[in-house]
Amino acid sequence: MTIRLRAPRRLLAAATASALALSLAACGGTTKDSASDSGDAKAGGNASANPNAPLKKGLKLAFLPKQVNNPYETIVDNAGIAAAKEFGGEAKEVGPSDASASSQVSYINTLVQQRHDAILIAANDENAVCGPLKQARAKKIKIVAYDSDTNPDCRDVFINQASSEEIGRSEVKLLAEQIGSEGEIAILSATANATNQNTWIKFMQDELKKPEYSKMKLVKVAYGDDDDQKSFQQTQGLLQAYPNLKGIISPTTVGIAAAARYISGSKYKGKVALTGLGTPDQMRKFVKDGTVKGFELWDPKNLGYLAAYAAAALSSGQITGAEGEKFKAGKLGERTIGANGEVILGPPTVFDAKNIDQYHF
Ligand code: RAM
Repeated sequence: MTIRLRAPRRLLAAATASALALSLAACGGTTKDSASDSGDAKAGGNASANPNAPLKKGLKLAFLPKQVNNPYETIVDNAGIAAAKEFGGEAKEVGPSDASASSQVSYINTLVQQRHDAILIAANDENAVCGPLKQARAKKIKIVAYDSDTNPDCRDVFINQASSEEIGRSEVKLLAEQIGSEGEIAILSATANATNQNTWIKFMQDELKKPEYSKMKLVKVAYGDDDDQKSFQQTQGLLQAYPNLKGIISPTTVGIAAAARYISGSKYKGKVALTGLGTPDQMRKFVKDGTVKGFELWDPKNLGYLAAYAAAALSSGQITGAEGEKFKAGKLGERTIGANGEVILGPPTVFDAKNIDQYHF
């Protein structure tokens, strides 16, 4: 049974990823396997999980973010590094200064040579990092994708900040509320290859097909590459190219902050709505000056914390990444691995003028 369950899970994972555009529903729910897997701690293919194994001491973890100069990734990784201390391990952050597709490959190779127990990666491109990650796994290094997934065959688990479907659909709802569900809209994304943004955008496009949004028209998806200056310029370009634009969704903390800065100093302030995913600390002044009415995010600290505990549980043999396995994530409590090796942190929070002062990250 152990081996029979493993193969379908992997196949399902690959099929689900590639069929996302055609069948968005496949991503949202559980599979038949979830019932039969739950409670079966041995449903892990070659390895078998021992949920009672103690966390090993002295584990060496490495966080490899999309890019090191992204304030969001810094919060996530610092929280993961602190979590590692909590369970007697050590962690560090290394990574590129740009979020381009192949920028993480040389870092993976170095971390493998350094014999880390686990590599935690926010993938800039689901395919570019896949081969090197498979080589790492062949050397018994555990791979935890967080924030932005790679191909399910190239990692053990994916720690998702929230349901991808919920993020994508809620972004459209938020903007619709702000523009009376009417007018031209654009998306200012991160890089064109980013797995997380691309998944969210597909759900946004699907949400926009609903009758209640029939008067909203997505005119352009622009890419600021999670580069502040480029995102600023792309915002300017969008507003010039589409004079009737009523709103922008920027599902990236770098993009939304740059877009807000541009809009707040322009004639578009108060006329063009902006929402997306941002950190309260970066967005506070734009909420206070009226540029932004509402946006959302999860707590990035909890994402890094959960990812670190998942890496420790994998490296200690408590879990193998199979659906239904459970592990204890410190102060976040027990977590269960879902379909496709995905663990979801929790629902996002919407921030607005009323609540933003309660959040500090
Ligand atoms: C940016 C990155 C990251 C994303 C957040 C919301 O910091 O693109 O991957 O999760 O925004």
